[in-house]
Amino acid sequence: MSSPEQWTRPQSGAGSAATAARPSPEQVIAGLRATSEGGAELTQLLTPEGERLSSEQFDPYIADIDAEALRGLYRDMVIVRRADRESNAMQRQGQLGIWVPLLGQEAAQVGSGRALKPQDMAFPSYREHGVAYTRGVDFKELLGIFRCTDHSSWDFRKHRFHPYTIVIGNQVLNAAGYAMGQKFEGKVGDDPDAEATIVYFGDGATSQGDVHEGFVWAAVYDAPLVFFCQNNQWAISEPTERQSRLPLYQRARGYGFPGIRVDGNDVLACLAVTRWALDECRRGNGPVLIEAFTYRMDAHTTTDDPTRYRLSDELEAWKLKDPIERVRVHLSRTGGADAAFFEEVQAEADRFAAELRDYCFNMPDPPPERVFSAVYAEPSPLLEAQREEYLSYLSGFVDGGER
Ligand SMILES: Cc1ncc(C[n+]2csc(CCOP(=O)(O)OP(=O)(O)O)c2C)c(N)n1
Ligand SMILES: [Mg+2]
Repeated sequence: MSSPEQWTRPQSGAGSAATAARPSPEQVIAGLRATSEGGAELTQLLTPEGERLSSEQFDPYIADIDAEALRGLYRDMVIVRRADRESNAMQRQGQLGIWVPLLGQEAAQVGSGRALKPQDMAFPSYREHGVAYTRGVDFKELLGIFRCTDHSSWDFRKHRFHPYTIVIGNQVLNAAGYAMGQKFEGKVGDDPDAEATIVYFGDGATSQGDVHEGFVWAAVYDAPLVFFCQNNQWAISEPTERQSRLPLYQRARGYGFPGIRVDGNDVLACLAVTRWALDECRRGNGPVLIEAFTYRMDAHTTTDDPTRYRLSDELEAWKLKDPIERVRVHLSRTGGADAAFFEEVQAEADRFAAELRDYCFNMPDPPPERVFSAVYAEPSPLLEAQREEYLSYLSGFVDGGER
């Protein structure tokens, strides 16, 4: 693949910069293809066929991942996928207002989530159910968001996992500010308790001003921030080619920090690369951009119909790169797990899904005053007055505003 950088850099002294930088049609096509193919720069440690590739740079970051640990990562991914499928089905049955599927992105989320240390902070967008799981957030708490009864009810200080953000890219600014705070408070350095922050966003979000601003602020303040872009190749119906001529990870260079593209369907590579990036940040060498190259195997949300804008052969091709299947094949081939293990994990995932379903079907509606709670850390007289007014208004109805 020709590097798009060859034609984006103007040649000095050879005519006007604009003319020198103008690409040939072949180069434009190569540049566009580079945004939608893994490319030679893809860091991969486990191939879709389950073959383990060695890497001088990244193997040391997963030296502790023996067969038992790999079985753990497999288990995480199976449970998260099962919970995702159950939630999707519950939306179809009218139990959730909407669901945002993560199908296909399990490795990117479990690999990066498991790379975090307890003291690190994570800022999600709205698809990060797998990361939430690795941070110990009860999957049931995610359901409240999508049943529209609550908004991120977990204790984000305890889990070190912020509320979901629906406004595209906005969490990148929040994370940049948080990471700058970690830097100002001296939480970066050689100390084993040193901290870093990770922020999740999509390929489409990279076109948002907030993401650009987050890149700039984090860069100039050397903030310990890992930008984790899950390039699932679609922003609803817009392909990545509509976001960038360059592979997204290459954008980091313009801001002055490293960018790396990892196989987002490879849990080992995602774990190793994110551990490396977080280490860089904790030591004060951040920020780092990781582009996890993956694929959204389902609709954008349950309100979307992807058959209207993409061909099914694309999905079929990505099924062969399934993040869970390659770990299963690797474990089977190397004797790291037997049939009984896989059955046991499946049974556990089914139990997990059944509990989720039971909880969701019986979830009580929150009382109307719930909307006024957890708005501010301290009581607010204005909010208190609004609350009283609202409750008194509801009490004027025969059923007290229950329906
Ligand atoms: C500021 C803003 N603009 C538009 C939207 C509507 N919107 C919701 S999701 C989405 C696409 C995001 O795509 P991407 O960043 O690739 O993330 P993905 O959904 O693929 O994970 C858009 C445009 C929004 N939520 N916020
Ligand atoms: Mg996307």
